Amino acid sequence: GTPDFRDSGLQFPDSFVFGSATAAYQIEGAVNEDGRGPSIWDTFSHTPGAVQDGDTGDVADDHYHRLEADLDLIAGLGLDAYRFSIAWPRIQPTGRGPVNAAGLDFYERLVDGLIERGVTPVVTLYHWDLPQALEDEGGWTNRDTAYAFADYARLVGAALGNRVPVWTTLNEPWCSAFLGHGSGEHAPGRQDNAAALTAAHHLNLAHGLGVSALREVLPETAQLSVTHNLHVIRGDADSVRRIEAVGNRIFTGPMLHGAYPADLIEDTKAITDWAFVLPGDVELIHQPLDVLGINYYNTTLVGPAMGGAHPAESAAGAAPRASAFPGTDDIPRLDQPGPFTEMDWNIEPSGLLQLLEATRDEFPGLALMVTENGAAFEDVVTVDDRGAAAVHDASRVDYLRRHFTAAHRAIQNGVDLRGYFVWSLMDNFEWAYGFSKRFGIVRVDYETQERTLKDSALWYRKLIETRRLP
Ligand code: PNW
Repeated sequence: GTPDFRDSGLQFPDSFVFGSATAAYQIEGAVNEDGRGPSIWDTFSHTPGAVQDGDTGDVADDHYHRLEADLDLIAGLGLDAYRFSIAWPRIQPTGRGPVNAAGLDFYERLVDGLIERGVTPVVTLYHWDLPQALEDEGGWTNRDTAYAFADYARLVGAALGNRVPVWTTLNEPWCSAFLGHGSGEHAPGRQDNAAALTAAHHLNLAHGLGVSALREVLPETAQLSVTHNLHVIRGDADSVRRIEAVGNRIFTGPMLHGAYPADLIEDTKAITDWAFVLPGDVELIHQPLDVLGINYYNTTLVGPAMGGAHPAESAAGAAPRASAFPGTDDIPRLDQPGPFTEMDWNIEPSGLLQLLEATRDEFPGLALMVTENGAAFEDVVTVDDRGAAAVHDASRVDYLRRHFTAAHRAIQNGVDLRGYFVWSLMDNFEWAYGFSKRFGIVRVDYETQERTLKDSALWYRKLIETRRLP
């Protein structure tokens, strides 16, 4: 029957990878140490008004200085794998040139520390911290950035390839392109639809060139992937098609089918003529992958397009406003039934099952991995008579149980789902929301940097130990 997405007692395969994930800028801090150069997120977070409460990643979780303790934390949870990202500006402070040995050393210690503890390292090369020097030359709107990324990928691959079995080129290029250059809510904070579409293409190109560079230096057994936040859009069919085009297929089309969708090019022709796509580009982008990473949080509900009468576009002669989904301002986003997380994202585990099955149907034979799923909630901290702290996050436990149930159902339905990474290992710098939103299964006290396992971490530890949903 239909799962109620609350099941317990479900058994996962022994080979299933239970992991957790973080990203460099969200946890590391130490932004001026060991030769690290500035990234676009340093610039952006220090721009007044860009991030809630003026928060920055200058210190964040101070992970850079607490590596050994955090490795023990990871091992203590029994994680099979740990997904983290490498800060490009630690490896190449200006985005080009030779390796900064002191910066690489941190990731060598991280990788070696994981392996010593029996935890598989899963590396993401780009989780949004572009070296500022490259931004000064146009960033992702400059085609050269894609080639610079490939050089960076080759350097890191050559250094860590003998120890890291799974490699991801980009995390959520949709966010980089469209939150970074469309809505402007992420670094570099631009609001220009044409720039956003240009950036999307250059991110695609960076992925393809990066995969080729990695194949040159990695052992044949290495697994190569990319991670997308694939949007689950429900409602009016034509609105769904249009938003999926600029939200998902703009990336999966060239990367996995070897072509940009014709409807996307048609839908966006008032914004760009796509002249930035040079002959041969889609062949460079279309590289065989071993696994596809999927980040899933919520769903979106849309109504029929409003026929040009949308208020955002109705002012005489006004250009369509810059947007996270360029060219879709005439599509109304509808309210959805709750419940919601602290991000105001709806909790809808059926969306994960739908997404996994649809992705399997569209790309048969491609192994899938949930590289992020999790939720921000306000946690309840208690301290007992003897001073021991506990963090009660029943909502997060319930969220995770429901989404693991959906994942289990996907496997039963024949989806080749290899693993699942909870976002996030610990509370961290939640981008435009700063430290106001807590996604961790481990609580971080930002005064003392003390880490406390939340109830969800204890729950997850039990799941990993038994492979059975508690
Ligand atoms: C992802 N959206 O970000 C990122 O990969 C993480 O670094 C982040 O902390 C996590 O999800 C929680 O936000 C997203 O607007 C940010 O659709 C925004 C969106 C999706 C993902």
